[in-house]
Amino acid sequence: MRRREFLALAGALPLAAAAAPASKLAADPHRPQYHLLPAANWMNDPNAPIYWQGQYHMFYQYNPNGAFWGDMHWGHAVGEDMVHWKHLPMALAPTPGGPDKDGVFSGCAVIDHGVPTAIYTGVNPETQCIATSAGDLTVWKKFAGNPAIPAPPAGMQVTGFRDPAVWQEGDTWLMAVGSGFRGKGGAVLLYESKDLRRWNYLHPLVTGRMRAGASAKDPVDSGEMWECPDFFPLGGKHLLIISTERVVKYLVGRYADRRFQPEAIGGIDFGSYYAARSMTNTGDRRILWGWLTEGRTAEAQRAAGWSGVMSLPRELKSLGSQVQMRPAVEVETLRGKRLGADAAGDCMEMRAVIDPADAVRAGLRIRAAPDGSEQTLLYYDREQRLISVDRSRSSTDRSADRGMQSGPFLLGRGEPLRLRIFLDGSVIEIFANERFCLTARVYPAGPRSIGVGLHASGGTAKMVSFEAWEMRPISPDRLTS
Ligand code: DQQ
Repeated sequence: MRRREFLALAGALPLAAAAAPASKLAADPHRPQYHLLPAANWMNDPNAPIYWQGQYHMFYQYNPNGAFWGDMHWGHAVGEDMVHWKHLPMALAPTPGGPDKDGVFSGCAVIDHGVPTAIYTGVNPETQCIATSAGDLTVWKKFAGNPAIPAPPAGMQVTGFRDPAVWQEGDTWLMAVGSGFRGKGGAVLLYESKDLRRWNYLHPLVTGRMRAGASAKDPVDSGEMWECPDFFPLGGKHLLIISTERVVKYLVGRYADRRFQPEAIGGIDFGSYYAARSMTNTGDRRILWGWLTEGRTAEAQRAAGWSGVMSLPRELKSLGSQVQMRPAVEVETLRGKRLGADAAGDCMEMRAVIDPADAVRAGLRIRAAPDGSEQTLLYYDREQRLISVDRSRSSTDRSADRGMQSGPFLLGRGEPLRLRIFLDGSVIEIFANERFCLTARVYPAGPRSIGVGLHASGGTAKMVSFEAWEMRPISPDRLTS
């Protein structure tokens, strides 16, 4: 959600919505059962995911006032395996009169000489702030010298200045800040520091070039602003992840002399997924998290009393100029009863291997009602070289988003379509051939809209293998407590 949208909404609706009772949320079939989300209200970006003292900590953009964007705080959850989570009290709140008085925006955390240190954007204006925690990351002390970086480099006109990502090289800390230039494109500004408090601006780590002719009032929509940069080595190369134009992209390239030279670009996810950020302190593993955005109106979100879901943990590996993406192996611990060919449900995992044979489109029909009144189609289209999710009949509730979601994908000669699909209430997380992801949100109205079947058109596809499991909920009450 952009500030502009928030202001438009805030004008139209009362700010303090009455909290929905937990019992209502716990009975809401659209609310996931094995994805992390706050007990109620609004969440967006994952912030500062970190492994610390034997536990995984997840923070996230959170509005305690209701299921709408605004008054950003950091919500907090903890767990031992990246799939089971327990809510903790809010970690960071705006300080009246302080540089984050209008919101604690997105950021990261690092361990500095044994001290957990959060680096985040305070607004308004956008500045970079620091907070430290002495113990279990529940209590944070803001740096008295905040903002550590009070403004973008002198004389620089930028489209934004937020969402720091920090890492260490030898005895030097580096910080990448999301930014960009009007009429040119997004950029990441690079800073260095010896003590995480005093920062020197170096230069842009990389500058993007926006699509010719793209223009929008909000620079994030045109690609003139890159949000939530994440930057790290992967394989023998470096990966930069950015969120812009409503999608999350990755750039693979070479990092030398503190400059990044991209060589290839790809998509992290082509659906309802945004503001991705990877976890610190997971050794050789690179685990990525994203915010699963809603596909229904602001009014419907407020009425439901909750909005936004955290993705499953996604493990990244290098495939040269491409990135391999798989659900972290820990997710398999949630598997319950194995289901047969007649598998049906809204809380399950499926693995399907499909040979498109002579079909133009081949895939699955999911969340389908017996009478066909509701269904979601997921398919590979070999002519258009796309994987798409057709939501035009996903819900008889016409206010839900029915837009088609697609991303470029090409099967090699003789290569089958290998799908892993996670259904959880209104969430559909799709992994295809370990190199393509698309997350969709659907809101079927009928309790019997849980069917699964092979889908093909323009020829006959073949199901080579199909496996499915019920998934075990991670709480008895859809994480409402
Ligand atoms: N969300 C945060 C910003 C970030 C945006 C504010 C991305 O820090 O740029 O809630 O979704």
